This record gives sequence, structure tokens and C-alpha cells, in this order.
Amino acid sequence: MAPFPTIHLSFAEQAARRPDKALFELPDGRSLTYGETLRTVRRIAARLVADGVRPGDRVAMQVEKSPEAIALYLATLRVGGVFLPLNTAYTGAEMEYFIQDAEPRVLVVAPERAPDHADREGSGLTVETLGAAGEGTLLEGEAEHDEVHEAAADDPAAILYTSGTTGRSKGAVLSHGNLASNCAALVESWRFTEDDRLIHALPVFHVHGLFVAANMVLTTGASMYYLPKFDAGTVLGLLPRSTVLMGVPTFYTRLLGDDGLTPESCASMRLFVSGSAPLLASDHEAFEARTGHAILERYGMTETGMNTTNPYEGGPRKPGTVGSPLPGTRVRVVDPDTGKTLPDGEVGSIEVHGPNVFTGYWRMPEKTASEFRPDGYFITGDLGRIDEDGYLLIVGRGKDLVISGGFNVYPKEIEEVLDAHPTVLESAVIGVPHPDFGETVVAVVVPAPEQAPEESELLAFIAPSLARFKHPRAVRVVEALPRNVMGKVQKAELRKRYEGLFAGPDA
Ligand code: MCA
Ligand code: AMP
Repeated sequence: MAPFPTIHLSFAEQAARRPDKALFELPDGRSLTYGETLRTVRRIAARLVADGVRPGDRVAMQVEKSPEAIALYLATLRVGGVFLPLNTAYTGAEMEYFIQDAEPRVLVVAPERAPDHADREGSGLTVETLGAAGEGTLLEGEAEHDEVHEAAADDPAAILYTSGTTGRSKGAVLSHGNLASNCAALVESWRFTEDDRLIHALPVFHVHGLFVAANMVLTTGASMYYLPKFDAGTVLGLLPRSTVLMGVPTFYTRLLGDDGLTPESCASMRLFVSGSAPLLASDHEAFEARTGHAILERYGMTETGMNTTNPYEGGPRKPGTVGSPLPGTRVRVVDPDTGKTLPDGEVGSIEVHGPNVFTGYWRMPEKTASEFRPDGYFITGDLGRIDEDGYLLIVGRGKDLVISGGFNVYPKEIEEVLDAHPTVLESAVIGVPHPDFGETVVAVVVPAPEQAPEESELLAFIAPSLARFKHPRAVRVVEALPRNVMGKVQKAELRKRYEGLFAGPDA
């Protein structure tokens, strides 16, 4: 029987077929071919095996974006390891939790961060280094690992942590089948081919940049302009040579703010994709008016990869909607209490079923069970309805979550840290509209008796514990939090009270 076509195998097949084709086009004008990248993958694989990585072992990475970071991902899959990418913004306290929980065999960090992890050596974990230019211990050896571990569709390929509305962060375990099937569904739906040249400006530690954007390129033999981060000017300069851009809504808000965005600059582009957070219908319309391109909005989650998409062809791309299910995926809207499917048009809880849905939370069987229905549907925590054309609209979130520039922020995590400050009695963290990030984080705090909390002191207090993107952009001190009769804090009322804090283009 032929081995299961994992993302790594599909990439290796492309590398065999077109070794001299450019895979990465870099900002300094250098390019790296498929063949060169496969060689790097084989060298890293040899290093991982020498470090003791065996099938099922976790390989964690907290490094700047580089072609070698993608090679590390592919090398981990090649040897049967489980890839664990971590946001570069995470602080020491956040990293500590992930490492304790996931127990990786190897941790790859930027060279300058290696001293922070020096005391981990000897605990069964090897620390390797990898810098943005490919320097570090990971690529010190020249040996290449020829073998390829034969993985089954259900075997774990990656763990991605998502914070929780309550309690600890959860590691979503994604299988080889999850990654490969979702990638194939997107390639088919968006007509992605070897002729595409993608602008890759997303981070590679999340589903969007790694399992949507990079996987589609790697498995089809396409090329990507691979940027360290999003910069509107750089992206505008690349548009005339590219065919596809994938981004979070902030990318499009920023592009619209630049006069260089014209129909001419987009002449070679065939597709603009937005996701990870809601795209304003007004931005969708403004973008179409400026460029003639209707942005294609799709909907996904760490636990499920992509679920729905607006059509590439054969129907309108409707602003404010996320389209219909991808091939093989089923989506329903149910009454959250009874689990009964609601008639189209009614708002309820969005549930998803399909080969894209993850296998469970790492070492949390009870949590996993509580987020699935008995018939196998996953409860997303998003609220939506299905319109008359069968398109899904996300109308809100059942979960207490803020999405800032495409990064998720769970209020509870910030409230717990703020509440530990001696001047704070209690706090409520909310998301309010923001012209650049879509939403931003605001903290509302109640003083402890006889205390007067200071914004700057509170922000300095939380800094060591929480990544920068989670920090409140405003702190408001109030006498009491609004509560309902059950005593629950009414966050909707707070959001309404502070919705204008960042209103206006100069905010
Ligand atoms: C950076 N900062 C942020 C954010 N990004 N603060 C809040 N929210 C953010 N998203 C901080 C910086 O540390 C800096 O702090 C200050 O804000 C200004 O940074 P700036 O230079 O404006 O930011 P940037 O570097 O240009 O980044 C903004 C960005 C970036 C391009 C929107 O955050 C980004 O690439 N986001 C994409 C996230 C993503 O990939 N999400 C997909 C998740 P200081 O004040 O110290 O200077 S996957 C997912 O959600 C699902 C599966 C899905 O459906 O895709
Ligand atoms: P994450 O946990 O990072 O995977 O974030 C997933 C969440 O992002 C989803 O549950 C949605 O709430 C939100 N999301 C993703 N794509 C969209 C979209 N196109 N429109 C609205 N919300 C989205």
C-alpha cells in the first residue's frame, strides 16, 4: 500500500519533480530552490534524530521567521515528530507553561534566547538554536537523514496551543490527515497551482501562515515571496509580480491606507484571501472599488483548520459572510442548549464535522469530550447563521475572546494577572473596535479598598507574564463592574461603554 501522503511527502515529491524551481524568494533578492530546501530538511532531520527525536516526540520552536524554520517543520514531519510552533512574543512565563505541558524532546530557539533555557539541558530536552539568517546549532552538521518515517493519517503531526476561556491553555493536536486533507480542499477550492506566486507575510507559528499559506505552496510546487513580517510598502512593491496574497484583515486595512493600491498594481493578482478575524464589509467594498478585486473571506480555527470559504468562482463573494463549507466538511448552526439544528436564518452555535477537525486536546480527554457532540461535531464557540444562499455569517462569539490584528487574546488570562496586583480588587478585560487591529484590549479595573491603581504601574506589572500583543491599550478605573442578577459581569455593557475609545482614524 502507498504511504499516506503527508505534507512532507507531497513536498518531497515536488522537490524531486522540480529541484531547481525557486520555493522561497527572499527580500534580499536571494532565492532558495525546492532541491536546496529538501537538503536543509534532510540535514535538520539528521540533527533531530541525533538529539533523540523518535516518532511521536515533540519538537518545539520559538524562532524568527526564516526558510529554515519551514525546513524544521518539514524535518519534524519527516522523522515522525510532532511540531510545536510558538509565538515569538511569548514571555518566559508563557514559555515555561508550554514546555512543562508538551514535554518536547527538542526546543529550537533564537541564539540570543538560548541562555534563558540553559538550565533545561539534562532534563531530557535538547536546546538547539536557529537565527533569522539560518545560523545556530541546528544546522551545524552536514549529515543528511535519508529515511522517511511512514506516518498514518491519524498520527499526530503538530500541537498548536490555544488559550482557553477558563483555565489553562490547551494544545490542539492536529493529525497528518487533518493537515493534508485541509490543504487539498483549499488547493482545489482556490484553484491553487504550481504557477502561483504567493506573498507570504504572515507569521509561521499559527495555522494561517503555516498550514494554510505555506502548506499550499509546498505541496503544489508553487513559489512564495517570503517576508519577515507584513509591511504595506513591501507588499505593494511585490503585487505586480505576484498572484495571491493571504492575510488578516489588518493587512487590507493598511493596504487601503496607501495610495499605491491601484488596479494597475494588482494586474497580475488573481486572488486576495482574508481570514482569522472578521473583515469589515466596508473594507471589502472599498478594496473592490479601488482594485476591482473582491477579497475572498474564509473562516477557520486552530482546532479545525479552515471550515468555510467564499467561492473562487460560481457565485458572489459576499461581504460580511464566510461562505460555505469546504469539500468534505460539514457545518451546522444549532441551539446551544439542545444541540438541535436550527432553520436557516436563525442565530445559533456553529458546529463543524470533517477530516479537518483535530483529534483532541493534548492530555485533556475530558476537555476534549466536552467540546464535541456525541455525533462527532466540534463545538466552535462561534455564533452564526446561514443565509438564503447557504453562506455562513459569523455574528458573534459565545466564547470570551478578543482578536487583535489576528492574534487571539483570552480576557481571563489577563484578568488573573491584573487581579494579583495589590491595588486591584477585580478586573474585566474586553475588546473594543480599533481602526488598525480590528479590536484591541481594554482593561476595566476596580480598586482595592483605599487604593488607586495607576495605569503605568499595572502595565509594568503584567509585562513579564504576558506577550506584548495581549497588553491592554487602555486601562479604566471604575467603582464597580456592571453585573446581572446572577452576579455575572456584563461585558456587553462595558464594550458598549468603551466602544468609542479608539474610534476615528487618528486614534
Ligand atoms: C503587533 N503588536 C500587536 C499586534 N501585532 N498588538 C496587538 N495586536 C497585534 N496583532 C504590537 C507590537 O508588539 C508593537 O508593540 C505594536 O503592537 C505595534 O506593532 P506594529 O509594528 O504595528 O505591528 P506589526 O508588526 O505591523 O504587526 C501587526 C500585524 C501582525 C501585521 C497585524 O500582528 C500580524 O501579522 N498578525 C497576524 C496574526 C496571525 O497570523 N493570525 C492568524 C492566527 P510596541 O507597542 O511595543 O511597539 S491563525 C487563526 O486565527 C485561524 C486558524 C484562522 O482562521 O486563520
Ligand atoms: P484561533 O483560535 O486562533 O484559531 O482563532 C479562531 C477564531 O477566529 C474563530 O473561532 C473565529 O472566532 C475567528 N475567525 C477566524 N476567521 C474568521 C472570519 N473570517 N471572520 C470572523 N471570525 C473569524
